[in-house]
Amino acid sequence: MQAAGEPRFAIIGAGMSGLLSAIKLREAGLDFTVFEKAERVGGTWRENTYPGIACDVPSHLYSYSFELNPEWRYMASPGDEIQAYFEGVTQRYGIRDSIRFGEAVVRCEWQPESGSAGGCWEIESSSGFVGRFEWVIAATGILHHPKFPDIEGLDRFSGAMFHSARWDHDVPLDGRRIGVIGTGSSGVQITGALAPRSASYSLFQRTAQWVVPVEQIAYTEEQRTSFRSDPKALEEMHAELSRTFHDGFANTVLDGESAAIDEIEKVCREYLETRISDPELRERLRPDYRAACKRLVISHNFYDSIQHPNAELVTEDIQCVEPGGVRTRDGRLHELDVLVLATGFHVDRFVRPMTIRGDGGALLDEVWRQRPSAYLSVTVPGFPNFFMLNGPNSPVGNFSLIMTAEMQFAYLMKLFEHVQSGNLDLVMPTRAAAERFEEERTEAAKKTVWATGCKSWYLDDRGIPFAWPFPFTRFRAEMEAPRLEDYESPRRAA
Ligand code: N01
Repeated sequence: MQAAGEPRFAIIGAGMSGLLSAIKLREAGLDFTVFEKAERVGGTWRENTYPGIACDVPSHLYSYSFELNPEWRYMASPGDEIQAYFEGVTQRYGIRDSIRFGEAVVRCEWQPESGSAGGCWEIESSSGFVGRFEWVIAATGILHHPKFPDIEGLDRFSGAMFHSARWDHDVPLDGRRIGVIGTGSSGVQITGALAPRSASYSLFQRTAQWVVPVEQIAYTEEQRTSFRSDPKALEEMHAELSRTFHDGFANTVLDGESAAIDEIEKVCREYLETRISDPELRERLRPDYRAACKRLVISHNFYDSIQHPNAELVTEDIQCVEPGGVRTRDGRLHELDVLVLATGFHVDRFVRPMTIRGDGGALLDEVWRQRPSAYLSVTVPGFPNFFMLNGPNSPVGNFSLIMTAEMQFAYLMKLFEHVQSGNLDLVMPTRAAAERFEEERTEAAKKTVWATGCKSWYLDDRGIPFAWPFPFTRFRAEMEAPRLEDYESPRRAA
């Protein structure tokens, strides 16, 4: 039973970040409700079920730091194993009963002078539920809204057609003529799984990728037993992977000229030269921009699969889609039974399409009319006690998303404690602080490898990378010690 005046948290989304928030709030003995629009937890791992899906960062890093998992079967686990991990965690921490499944939040409206914190959020869900919460945690994901290509005739295709993140498992694949548009991480993983199963497989590539060869390693039962019996060793492995990733790769991308990127290019080039036997195909697979400018593609089987006798890499531009298949500009019709659109996501949506109305009635959609931004990627001026995990300007491609969410959540809790102890009235960054951060971030982003001349989902409407462009050490320092002077607070000012 909730005590009068006890702060209430609304968590939006039961994916990786939302579940993390629920677990941590439960541990802290705080009151919360999770709103999840689907019927299951898991977020991106629930929605992406395409053949070949796997995590391309090591599973022992892609785990909550407080819930390391000795049972991972692979170094880079398949999607269903990761989904099972999140289902298991939900069960173990007893949070399922606090999740309102099948309820999308449609409206969050700040009501000043109500609730126990000088104001609260009125939240409405798709079921008609209306409730009041002092705090909102938007854990709504980034790679969430599928992007469909603008190709003439797409709607006239007579076979089965779907986006990679909306896989139709009723459609038979074996022995069929399959076409896939897109060679990002999704298209590459799908190719590895499907090219050998199809009657013919056409991969439509607009831009060649840097492919980093990382062998898929299966852990033996003996290894898993040793992980089980030695939790300390598991912790050390997690820490070691984190150091390698955050002090190594994460810094590499901050400087477009870095010698470490030359090294990555060397490894990828050697792989291309030695793995692709046909010189003409090799040239078509050779990228002409800096490695890591687009998100690196990690694969142990892409080059083998694209050389499968059934497979063809199509690099002619697509002219249109017709009922029978895809026609390329050279006039050729690539006849298909199944067409998969592995064409990525709208990465600028974040909490949208919810209606979010902050202090004074400002609409977040209006505030973000040009592009989304957030102070330190977690809070927005004018939107009190409203937090985002993995929100705008988060380190989406350079740090571990789980560790990022854990650190952002810990930051949120520190600010919450400042409110509880009376140092702040509520949590709302000043406009000056948000603008200063955004200016500095933009300047740093222009020097990163993401800005060295390729087209990618890291770029905003101006062609400037939108992600966190500073080292991990700075992120950690910012998250560990909130600067209270960057937050509005009449009480503090008094
Ligand atoms: O999407 P993408 P994704 N005609 O945007 C092409 C994460 N992820 O789903 O490069 C022709 O990367 C487009 O071509 P181009 C990971 O962070 C992780 O593959 O723009 N082609 C590109 O090739 C990843 O980065 C895992 O020229 C068109 C592709 O579609 C992110 O998700 C697994 C086109 C889109 O690539 C997104 O990856 C999978 C058109 N009209 C994904 N429009 C893990 O393993 C678009 N394209 C954890």
